[in-house]
Formats: sequence, C-alpha cells, structure tokens
Amino acid sequence: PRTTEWWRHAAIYQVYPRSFADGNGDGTGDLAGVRSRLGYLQRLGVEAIWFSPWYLTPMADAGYDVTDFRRIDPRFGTLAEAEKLIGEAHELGIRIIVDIVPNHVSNEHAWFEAALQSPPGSPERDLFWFREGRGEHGELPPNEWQSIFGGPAWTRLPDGQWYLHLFAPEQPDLNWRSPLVRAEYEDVLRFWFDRGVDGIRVDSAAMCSKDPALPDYDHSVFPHPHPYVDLDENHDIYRGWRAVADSYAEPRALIGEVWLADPVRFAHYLRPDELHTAFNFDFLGCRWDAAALRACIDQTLAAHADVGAPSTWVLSNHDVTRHVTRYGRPDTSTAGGIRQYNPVVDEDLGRHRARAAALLTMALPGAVYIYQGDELGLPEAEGIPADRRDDPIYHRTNGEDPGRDGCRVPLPWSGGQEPYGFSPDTEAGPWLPQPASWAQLSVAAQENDPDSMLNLYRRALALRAAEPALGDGPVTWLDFPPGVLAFTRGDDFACVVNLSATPAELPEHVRVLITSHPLSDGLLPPDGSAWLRTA
Ligand code: ISL
Repeated sequence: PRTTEWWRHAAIYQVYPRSFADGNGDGTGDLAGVRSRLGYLQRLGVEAIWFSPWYLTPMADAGYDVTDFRRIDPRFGTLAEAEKLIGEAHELGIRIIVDIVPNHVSNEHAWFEAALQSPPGSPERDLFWFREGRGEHGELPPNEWQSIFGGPAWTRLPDGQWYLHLFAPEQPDLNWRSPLVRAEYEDVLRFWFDRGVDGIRVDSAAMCSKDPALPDYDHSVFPHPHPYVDLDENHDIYRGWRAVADSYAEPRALIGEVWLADPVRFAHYLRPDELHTAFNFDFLGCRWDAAALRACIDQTLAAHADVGAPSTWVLSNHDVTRHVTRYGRPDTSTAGGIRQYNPVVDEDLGRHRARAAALLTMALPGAVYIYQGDELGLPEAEGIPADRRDDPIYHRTNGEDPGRDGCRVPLPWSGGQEPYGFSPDTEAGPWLPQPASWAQLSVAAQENDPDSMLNLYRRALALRAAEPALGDGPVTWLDFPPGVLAFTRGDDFACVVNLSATPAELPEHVRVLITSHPLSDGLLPPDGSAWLRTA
C-alpha cells in the first residue's frame, strides 16, 4: 500500500547532472538539459529525481568537492534555473532530492581558505582536522590512515601542519565537533527545503565523526569501534537534521549513503528520529544467484523491520560498475565486484539479467533507485583512454582501480554517432567519450521498440505505481524449485524470477501482468522474471 510518506515506496531516478543532457552545447550536462528532458522522466514514470551535486565546485571529485552549497556551478546553470526546475518538476508530480556532502568541502571553500591563512591552533583551523606531524621534524603524517581514493589521508602545508582528507586532498574533512559546522549545515538544509526541495541525499553519512585522538588502526582488519566509520556521534548530527526536516509541513526526507557491513548498525541510522531511509547496497555486491539474492533480500527486510524503516533497492549508481556489465561477467561468482576491469563480458547476457533484476527490485517493498541509463540498459564504458579519464580514484591508484568514469559517460539520446544527441551540436564533444556501439542503445532507438529496455521500464513503473499490492508491506516466499525465486505481495500479486539454467513453470491459474522476456510454451526462460495476478 502507498502512503503520503512518498520515500517509503517511490521510484527515484538519479540524475548525474554532468552526463544527463547538455543544453548549451559545451559538452557537459546542465540544468537546461535536464529541464528539456523532464517530460522524458515523467513519461518514464519516475516519482522523484535525486541530483548528484550541482553546486559551485572545482570538480576535483566531480562536484563532491563543494565550494558553496548555496550556489549552482556555472557549468550547470544558475540558482534561478534550479528554482525553475524544482517548480517544473513539481508541476509534473516529480519530487526533487539534492545531494549534501557533510564529510568534507572543497579546498576552495571559504572556510578552508580562511583556515590556510590562519595560524595553527586558530578557530579557523578548528573547523577541519589540522595536526602536527610525527617524526623528528613532523615530516611524517599524524597517523597512518589511508585515503579512500588511494595514498595517505593527510597532506602537509608549507607551515608544517597536516590536514586530514579521507578522500582527495582537495576534499578536507570537516570537524563535526564544531558547533559552527553543525549550524551551517542545518542552515544549508533549510536553504534548499525553503526552495521546495523534498529530500536530501546525505553523502558518506557514516564517516562524519572522528575519534579526536585520531588513533592508528590495522588497515587489514575492520575494527569496531573504528576511528572514523560509524561513530556514535553521527547519530546526534542526524537527529538535528531530522528536526529541521520535520519542521516543514510537507514531508521532507533524509536519505543516507551509509556503507556499513553490519545490518544492525546500518539500521541504527534509520531510527524514527534520524534518517528516513538509506541506500541498501547489498545488491551491488550480490551474485546473480537465487540463494544469494534471497539471503540478501531477507537480511535487508529483517534489518529494516526492526526499526520500522522502509527498505530501498539499488542496482547501480555513479560509483560502481554498471550492472549490465557486472551481470554479464562469465563467472557469476565475480558478479559482485563493485569495480573491476572486465576483460570478457557478455553484454547480452548482462542485459537479460538486468531486465529480470529490474522487475525483481520493483516488486520488492520499499523505494527503488534507477541510475540514469539503467532504463536504456547501458553497460559500463570500458575503453576510455587514460588521458580522457577524469576520476581521481583512477589517477590516485595509477589505474589499478578502473575508477568510476565508465559508469558516468554522457547518455545517448539519438543519432548514430557521438554525441548521440547529448549536446545540441557536436562542436565541443562530450566530456567523456561515448562508445561507438551506443547508437542502438539511444532513447530514440528504443522509443518505438516494444521490447526495448526503455519500454520495459516504462511499463513496469506504470504497473508498479498502480498496483495496490506493491509499496509497503511484507514479502511471502513461495516454495519453488532451487534456482527460482518466487514471492507474493498482498493477496493477489506474485513475482517469479528464474535464475536457473532451465525454463521454469509458473503457478497455475494466474494472469501474467508483465514479463522481462516472452514466455515459451508458458514457461519462464532462464534469467527471466514475471509479475502475476494470482487470484
Ligand atoms: O565507491 C565506494 C566504494 O567503492 C565508496 O567508498 C564511496 O567512495 C563512498 O561510498 C563515498 O561515496 C560518496 O562520496 C564520495 C564521492 O566521491 C562519491 O561519488 C560519493 O557517492 C566523496 O564525496
């Protein structure tokens, strides 16, 4: 059943603004591009759009390095345009979620610039983590923490002090023990809620608080308590944010990016006075295997039920290898690799499975996230030359980690060659190269093909929105042969996914609502899924 608490069951589409649509022809996506495609998103059937950061940024980490949360980056447009976009989306019944990054700001943020110009021990430096180094002359970093993007998590300044950055050096970590930091972020939330924004995606939500002793730890084990992952102080931050969200008459939602292995610790962030939901990343690391998927679904549902929070389902996002490619790897035991080079990939197989996975996630209780291009069946773009790669993960690991450019390539809208309708003219060229094979994956190429991925998504999202059995509520597993997942929702709805190598029988006396692949002789083919009316 559906409620006014839209975040409990919405289909939420992630726009990566740099790569969605380019309105002004400079090769980078922008708000004009998004505004011109709102009709596309409405027709697709999404109920909310989450925008990856669109704020002023030097783009050291693709906009997750924010200079000013109250300004739109000129590459993307202006604040006035963002306000128009919010209004236009609302008129189409689409809610807007913006991305807030609390762990760090850009090194060009006014706070960090002031800190650099102030002496050690100054209040300006207290907004970040400045420390003396170790060693006779302070020439060693204050501890051995490593950056998530590779290399040490500390950078030294000419005056001898070091500052902490868990990500790139251009992303200094904020000190959340400072009341100024807390007040500023609550104000930023109000800034966007006052402009009609319906929800906030909280970046790296479990990392904000640090043990002020900054102790070393053994990187080969994951200690608990950890010096910067999942400290109890984080919960105070989000209780403050929840109070801000709840001060609005229309419901505003907080959605956390909480990467934690322990489902119980994860669920703590979803207590009734904290975040409304958090991304469930379990499918990103899950093999295409019936038992693995079922275990993952059961674990997710149990953890959320404990705190009464709705679950979410994520197949891809801007940080991981696209799932068409993950599912197309020959050895399914590696299908869970979040990012890896993929020498041999069967894209057709990956796309088959992606069709089935779409119907599976859309039939489960909770919100479902669609990363731009999922609805086109885009694969990871693997052949990006080194000199065109942008992601700091690729560069800081010397290419050992392929990084995230391959899932961030500009969308193909139409036409037979680059930029595939992404930009109005070809002069500038897209900021990342698009594969030559993408002509057949473009929106225009799929538009009139009833069997395309795009039309599967459209049909499924329309059915999902109209289906009273979906939305909140339990899953009841049906007894099916090994390799086949089947469950019911409500009194008369069932979903069947065939992960076995042979065609599967459907229950008797059912009406088929939608299938990922045509049935043959009434049987569901391998890697196929179906939604059924059972009564
Ligand atoms: O990508 C990851 C796992 O492979 C994560 O460690 C990821 O870096 C982490 O979840 C944080 O991601 C978020 O914050 C980063 C930004 O680069 C990512 O794009 C964002 O989703 C720093 O702001």
